[in-house]
Amino acid sequence: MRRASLVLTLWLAAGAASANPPTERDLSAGWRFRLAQGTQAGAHADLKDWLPAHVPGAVQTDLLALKRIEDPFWRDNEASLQWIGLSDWDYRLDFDVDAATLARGHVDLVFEGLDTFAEVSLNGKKLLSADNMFRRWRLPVKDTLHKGSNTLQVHLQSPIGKLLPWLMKQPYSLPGEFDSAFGDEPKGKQTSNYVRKANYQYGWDWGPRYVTLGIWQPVRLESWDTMRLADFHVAQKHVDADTAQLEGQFDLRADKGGPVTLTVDWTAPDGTHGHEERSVALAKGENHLALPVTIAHPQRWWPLGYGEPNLYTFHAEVSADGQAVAGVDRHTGLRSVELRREKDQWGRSFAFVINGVPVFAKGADLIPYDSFPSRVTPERQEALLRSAHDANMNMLRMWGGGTYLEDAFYDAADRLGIMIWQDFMYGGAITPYDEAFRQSARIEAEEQVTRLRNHPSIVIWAGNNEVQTGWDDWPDRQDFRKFVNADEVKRIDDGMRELFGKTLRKVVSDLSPSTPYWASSPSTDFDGPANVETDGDYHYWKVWSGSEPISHYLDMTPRFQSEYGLQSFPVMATIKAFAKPEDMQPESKVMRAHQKFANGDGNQRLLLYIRQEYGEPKDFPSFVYLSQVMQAEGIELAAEHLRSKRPQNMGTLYWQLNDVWPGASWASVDYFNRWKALQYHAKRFYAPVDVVPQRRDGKTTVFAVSDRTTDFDATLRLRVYDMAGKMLRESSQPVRAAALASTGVLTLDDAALLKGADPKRTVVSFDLIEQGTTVAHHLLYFGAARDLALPKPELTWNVSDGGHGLVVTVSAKRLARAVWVDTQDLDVRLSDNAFDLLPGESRQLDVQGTTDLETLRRTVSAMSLVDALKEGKQ
Ligand code: BMA
Repeated sequence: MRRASLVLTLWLAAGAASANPPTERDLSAGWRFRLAQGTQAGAHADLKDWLPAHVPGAVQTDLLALKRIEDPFWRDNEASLQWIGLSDWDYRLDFDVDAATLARGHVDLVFEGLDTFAEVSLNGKKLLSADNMFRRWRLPVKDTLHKGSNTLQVHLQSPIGKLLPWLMKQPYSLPGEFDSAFGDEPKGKQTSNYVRKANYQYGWDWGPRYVTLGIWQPVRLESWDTMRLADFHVAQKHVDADTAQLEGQFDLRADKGGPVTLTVDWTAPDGTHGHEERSVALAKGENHLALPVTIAHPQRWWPLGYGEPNLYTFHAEVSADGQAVAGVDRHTGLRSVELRREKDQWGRSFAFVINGVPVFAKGADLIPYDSFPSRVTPERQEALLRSAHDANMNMLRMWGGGTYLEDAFYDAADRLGIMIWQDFMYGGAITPYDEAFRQSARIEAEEQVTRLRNHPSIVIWAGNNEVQTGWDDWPDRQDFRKFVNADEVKRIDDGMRELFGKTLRKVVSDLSPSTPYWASSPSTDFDGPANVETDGDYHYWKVWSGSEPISHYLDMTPRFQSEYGLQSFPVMATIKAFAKPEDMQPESKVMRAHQKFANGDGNQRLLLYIRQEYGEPKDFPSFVYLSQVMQAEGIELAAEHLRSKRPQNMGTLYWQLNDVWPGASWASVDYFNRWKALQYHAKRFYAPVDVVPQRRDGKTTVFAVSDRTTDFDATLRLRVYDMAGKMLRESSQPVRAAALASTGVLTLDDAALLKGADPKRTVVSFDLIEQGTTVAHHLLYFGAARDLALPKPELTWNVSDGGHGLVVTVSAKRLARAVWVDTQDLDVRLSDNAFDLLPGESRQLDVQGTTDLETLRRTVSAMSLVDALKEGKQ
């Protein structure tokens, strides 16, 4: 949440004799911390003395840096580190202030973020009781500071320690998400509902329980004299191909009135520029001033696959008496966003229309990058977004149980053309209805929307994740409704309707009116029940959570599927980062500790799905590999089905892109940004053009799916192979692939495809060929992998210098299913992986990253499905 702070310069009010430029002094260095008196001090007496602290940071990461605790992610260390979040902590900074600072008109102490219950005092005077992790705090401190040494103290109270005694006395506890696995909160007594703090830190079904405390965002002193430019925003009133009608909106705080000139200078990506200015009379107090800007034929911002993610630079300035007194730069993209909801034969549409083009959303859900937010660097944020971009994802949904990310994340999304579906940070817990909670939520939303509204990547704000559907449908909430009296249930219900239906909606419509608001994911925006196939967005969990077979994905065609997922383990190199050799089995204590679904039972769910489709894993590494193959092929089936159903369906976001720690989860990219098989599949199944052979009940329909904005002509080539080597047949037919559409090309039954060949030994290859180039390729099998007679493929591989970099070439003599090229823990990525090879086929894989030919040659290996299964089981 580190914000790009405004570059403040001075304003010399007419009549004022002199003024100095505003200054910002970073107060992040020099902090110390200690265990607060009275909490756990007996067991941790060594932490009673002051120790060096990182700001921004958290107590847990500081204790790790000081080697006072073991790595929180190693083995099952999580259980023994819960005491940290149950303790209170003190932070202290001694800093000098000079006379010049004290002579300023204003000196503000700014905390960008405090985690979470924080008592702030300066020189012994209490200034603030903070209670919301997502808010920014600005405190006027001129009168509290003195010349020379000053002492700033922050006392952080354990959020559980503070709230639990209170909660235990209440007549009921609001239903939350995951109960503590460590007994620090009794079952059904979750305090996280009652505090604005990242929900996932209390433990989730993909991550550990680490309730952090700390000064998790930067701290600074801002000194200024008579005027402060609090914000500048480029509002997009209307944008189309011909014109962009914009408004530069200045938010100024002034001590006294007087004339000023506002200017906006803009530069387009091609270097074109323009200038607007306006003279205004400032009033004392708050000033919201607008300067209209019109740009002809704007170079618009486009999501990935539709054009360039063009960004303009806007320089805003305030001047008085011809002298610049405040200025700021903003980079933003010009685009229109419409959430199109029109009645049609399937119900009501749910489609993002960007610059007038209906865009099929392809992507995944994003969870926090780390259990400890302050150790996420801008580089890590960008690297993960690049992984999404390289897999042809044009949208990520930032799920509501985490934190709002810092500007660097959204800057990178802007540059890469990745649309962000932005949830407000509510992860599924039922919210309290009291006015104080709602006011805190409103201010938080105003601050976050103001901070983020210049990012063209944000195309929707959504009130929460699964709060409405949970309240309506989940069994624990049903029980709760019976237990609590009807009036109270109504008050809770009204409170949520007020918060998500009105309060947050109003914040978005007031501060970012060109961005759509959506009450909850999934929902129909309070227009009837949530999570229905005919209207709104949809979360589908009968596969995985409900243990239904993967093929049931084909039964569902909602309007926009914003969640569905299958788990897997990360690659062995990542598992080795948290486990010892003796932990390497699905039911070991450590492997269960890193499997959060159903408190470790998720490993049996993985085995269920692996066995259904493939058979019995030979050993632990095979189990890991098979979990990834199962996940990749399962999600591919669903994603391609949804793409083939365009325009009835207009989006697939699978759960989930990334991980907070190394462990089993629904992620396609692991904690170390290593790609699982699914991410490689996504790169293919989210490609702009796809060929989708869909086999149901012995009949196969082939679709040509195209996100291109113009039609194109191609040839659909069909080749039938005996898995052991021979091509049995080939035929071709012309195809016109319609723009922004899924075109059904042909339907054939098994008999017509096989023409007597053995379905267990036959595979069909479909290729979409445009002017001699294959633009899409897909294989089709006649049954589950475990029922096929897969041959031993005799895989070979070698490493060579391809001139442009290293190349791994893999070849198969006979059909090879789910080839995985493993590079262990080398810091490299392959251009492709997790693919099938036809008999006699070779594939060349470019190697990105740092290694050398010899090292790679020694390290690389390849395997396929038959290598992972127990003999006689396939
Ligand atoms: C979803 C999410 C998450 C959860 C995931 C996997 O519905 O919204 O809360 O982690 O399912 O169970």
